[in-house]
Amino acid sequence: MASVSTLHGGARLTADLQEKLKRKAFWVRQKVMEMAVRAGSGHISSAFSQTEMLVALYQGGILRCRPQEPRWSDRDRMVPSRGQGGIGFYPILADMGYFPLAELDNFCGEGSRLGVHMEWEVPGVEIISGSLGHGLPIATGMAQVALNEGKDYLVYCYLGDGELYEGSNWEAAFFAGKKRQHNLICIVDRNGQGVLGFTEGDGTSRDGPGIEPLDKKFEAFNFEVRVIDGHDYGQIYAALADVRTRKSDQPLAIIAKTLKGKGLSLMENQRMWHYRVPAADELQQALRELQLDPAAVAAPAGGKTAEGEQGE
Ligand SMILES: Cc1ncc(C[n+]2csc(CCOP(=O)(O)OP(=O)(O)O)c2C)c(N)n1
Ligand SMILES: [Mg+2]
Repeated sequence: MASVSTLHGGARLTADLQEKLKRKAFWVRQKVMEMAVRAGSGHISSAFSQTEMLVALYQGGILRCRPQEPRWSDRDRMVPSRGQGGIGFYPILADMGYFPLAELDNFCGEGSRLGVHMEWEVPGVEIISGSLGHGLPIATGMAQVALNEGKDYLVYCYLGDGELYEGSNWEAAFFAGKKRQHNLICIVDRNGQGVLGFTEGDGTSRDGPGIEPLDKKFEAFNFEVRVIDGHDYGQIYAALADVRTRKSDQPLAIIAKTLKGKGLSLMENQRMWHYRVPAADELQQALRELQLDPAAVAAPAGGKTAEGEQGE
């Protein structure tokens, strides 16, 4: 179990901490692969995209939280809007002590509370997600409650970039900017992809309309914007170090540029990995790169794809 850090913003990245976080991230990716292969399910590529950001927030002592007391009233709220990232949240939450590590082995299994999309019965999870575009409206409500009641907890909202096609995000951004919610931090996983296509792609029918200039869009809603490499701990800490002390009347948007599938060469920034577990030959490579014992994974589902089913 990770020791619960007390840095809580103002966090300093030492060489030792950076090494520890790199090991944690590698372990998270190992766990995600194990869980997905065993279950024949799960959004590996989304989880790999978000790993460093979440490892820094939770295991790097940025979020103020008490895993033994998940509903502690002064906790920072982490609103995971892109619900399919659940498979990547669960190992981190378990490592922090929110629930037993053994539950990871039953991801998507009978009686498991760990499903493809997150539900708030899971300790440490604030909202039910899966239907995109709901997290930010909820987060702005939470941020407003904190302001109204004079509370100092921060509200983080973790969003996908493809998710930003949902208009509800921009209604919420309008509200947050208008209400000067300086306690709200949106983190956008800017991996440049949605389900099948790229956001700034070649214009084929699989690609969505471009969403750039994204920084200017948030600025237009009165957000302060910081654009970083979402896999670089130095940049992550630089962007988050002053979240608790910054003097501002603006909500903060962190646009974290990432690679969907980061950490596994056959998956990085490739189409068709949105919801798919590696088929037999791919699995061999995945096990090698992630240094996993083949015995750690049960028989794979054989490269199952499930677009249009629960995998959406
Ligand atoms: C309201 C709603 N519309 C459509 C979907 C189907 N869907 C699931 S994931 C996804 C793409 C999300 O892209 P992004 O937020 O960038 O996440 P990433 O694929 O990069 O993990 C879509 C359209 C959904 N879950 N909810
Ligand atoms: Mg995306």
